Amino acid sequence: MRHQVCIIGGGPSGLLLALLLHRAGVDAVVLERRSRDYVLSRIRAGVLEQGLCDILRKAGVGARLDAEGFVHDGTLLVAHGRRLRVDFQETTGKTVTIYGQTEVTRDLYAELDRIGAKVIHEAEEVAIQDADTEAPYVLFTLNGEEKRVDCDYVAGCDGFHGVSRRTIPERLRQQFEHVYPFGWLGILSRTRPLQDELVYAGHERGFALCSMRNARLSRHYLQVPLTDTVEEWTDEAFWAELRRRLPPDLAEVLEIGPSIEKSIAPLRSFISEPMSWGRLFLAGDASHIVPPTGAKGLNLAASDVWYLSQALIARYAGEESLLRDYSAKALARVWKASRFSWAMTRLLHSFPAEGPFLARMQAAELEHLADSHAAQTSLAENYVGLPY
Ligand code: FAS
Ligand code: PHB
Repeated sequence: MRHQVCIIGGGPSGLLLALLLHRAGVDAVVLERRSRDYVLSRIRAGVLEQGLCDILRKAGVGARLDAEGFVHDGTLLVAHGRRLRVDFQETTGKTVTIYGQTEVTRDLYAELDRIGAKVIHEAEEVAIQDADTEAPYVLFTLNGEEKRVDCDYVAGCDGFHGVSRRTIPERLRQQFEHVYPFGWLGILSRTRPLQDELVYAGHERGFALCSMRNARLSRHYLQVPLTDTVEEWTDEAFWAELRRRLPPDLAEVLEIGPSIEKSIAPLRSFISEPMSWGRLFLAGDASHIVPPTGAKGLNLAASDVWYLSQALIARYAGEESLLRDYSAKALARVWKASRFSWAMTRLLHSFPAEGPFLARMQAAELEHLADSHAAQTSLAENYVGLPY
């Protein structure tokens, strides 16, 4: 089979890219390793920047987002005896929207189906060939049968564990990584969210985050040692620990209930440069990972996909410079969001191995945040999303 663009990966990056390209008349196929049910069973991000919301509306999949998403004007930080609400609207004039990544993915799949776009599930053994030539192609197997896609360009949207990044020769890749000495234990429960907005809590016992998906679906997280396993954490243990890490007035109004999903995710900062090689272009987690403290992972995938979609559309209209500049342009925003995610993680998590000095630095930074409108504006600008 032949398509103008072959997209590896049917997560938010690959699906959004496919839709934006189809909308512009560029023919793309998506090769996804897993079943659709499996992809839709993953519980991931929850906070959408305004930029991502705008792209989803442009792509014609913003209706449910606008009907069901929760628009948030700010967020609450509680740590080191301080309680500070950062007002996004007042400082930046922007907001964020709470709408689960699972729902974004569901909306994208539904629209791609509606327009008859080709999404191939359970595509195994994907191998990208001749990416550094003018005639790349992709091999894969489907139900045990070998298949081949001839294309003009390959988009690697297959996440951190995918094949695309590794297709770029190691000698040409520079990788930057910082692994955090803890993970996030996440729980999904049919309980009322703690507050109308998200609560980021720093505590000497560890970080906690109280988020949500809707008025009767909460998403909470606890910082846990990397040695912990989900099996060790009963629901009762989770709720008791979350209560310990919240201020008493919030702990007493926390509604608890049975978990419907529970998982532990390790935290890392990771960036692989460059994001392109020949006719292969990486987008999203295939090229970079951020700790979720800044709610940037999905939102960075969105800006990559926007830049790449516009570059490919321009290319088919005869303008090649955007494709040439893609990697540098995407990385510029990736590094700034990675810095913010790292800084938020350093500010709010406990690092016992680093002794009391860091804890004092964290307390001093929160004091400065509380005292400085400029500091709050800077945090808000990063949280709502830096300009594309
Ligand atoms: P994805 O990993 O979502 O999608 C890649 C797709 O490629 C997958 O469907 C995979 O099956 C497929 N694939 C992989 N290898 C393949 C191959 N060889 N061939 C074909 N297909 C292949 N971000 C936030 O902002 N907030 C959060 O709270 C948050 N929580 C997270 C929790 C976890 C456990 C994880 C892993 C990530 C979390 N993230 C969070 C980040 C997450 O939302 C990502 O940024 C987002 O999924 C990026 O989307 P994609 O780039 O499409 O990558
Ligand atoms: C979530 O709701 O899953 C969420 C929200 C904010 C974050 C991370 C995760 O920073």
